[in-house]
Amino acid sequence: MSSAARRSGQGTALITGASRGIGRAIALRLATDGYDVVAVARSQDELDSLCAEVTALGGRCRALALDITDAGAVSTALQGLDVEVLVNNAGVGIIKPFVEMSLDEWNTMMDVNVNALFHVTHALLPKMLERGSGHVCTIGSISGRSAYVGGAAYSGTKAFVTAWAESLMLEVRGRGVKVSVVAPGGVATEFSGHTVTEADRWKLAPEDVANAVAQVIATPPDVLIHRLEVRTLTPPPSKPAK
Ligand code: NJP
Repeated sequence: MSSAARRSGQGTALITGASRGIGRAIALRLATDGYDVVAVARSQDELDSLCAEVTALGGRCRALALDITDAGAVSTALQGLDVEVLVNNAGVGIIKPFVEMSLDEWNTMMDVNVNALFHVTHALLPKMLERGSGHVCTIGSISGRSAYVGGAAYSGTKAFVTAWAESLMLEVRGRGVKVSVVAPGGVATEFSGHTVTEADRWKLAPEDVANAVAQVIATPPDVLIHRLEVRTLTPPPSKPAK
């Protein structure tokens, strides 16, 4: 992003999971588009580095180190915050057969991918409704409607995102607030403990998802893109038969 290209005056955008991967790319992209960024994740150093990058480019960024599964901490940290855009991006994926999954692993996915949607959205939505404008954009996944072995819990959480967001959209659209889901295919990030290598060339870049979010957010006031899938044209390599 060049500082010359940066717009301003769009209000504040809060992005969860902004310390790396897709969330970091969304934060940089929305800063370019003129939003003041509130960057949320647990990793203070990574958030500080993101905010330094945004600031160097002429934008504004506040790092908010926060575990979004901690209902009390979220409520305290977000109290009084008035944001135009909320991007629920933070997510974890523990991909393994259901029978091998521990209760801790199950609960971690439910807490971050599902329950934190309640904590964060509940804290920020009332001000949007009061104002009569705002956008809640949540990062879902194609795996929310496309099952695969090892995805029983993760896919389940992303199917929840789709159903939750559609119901919420119907609940609030008459009050000027938009609700969207951006559902990518594979993205080259460290998601699920992955190390990005050349073999990930078929995947989306985090910036591709950030561009999709920016487009979903930039629609005219009376137009809503509620659900968007993002893919590459390259099919994933087929797995060797077992
Ligand atoms: O993942 P990753 P992505 N409290 O692991 C944060 C979906 N998706 O960017 O707390 C607060 O690089 C964590 O920060 P930290 C996926 O389901 C992905 O790929 O500092 N924050 C980090 O910033 C997810 O919803 C793919 O560790 C917490 C971020 O979450 C979204 O895209 C495909 C937290 C995770 O960054 C971003 O994933 C797809 C907590 N308790 C959907 N726990 C894909 N990559 O292929 C985690 O379809 N975070």
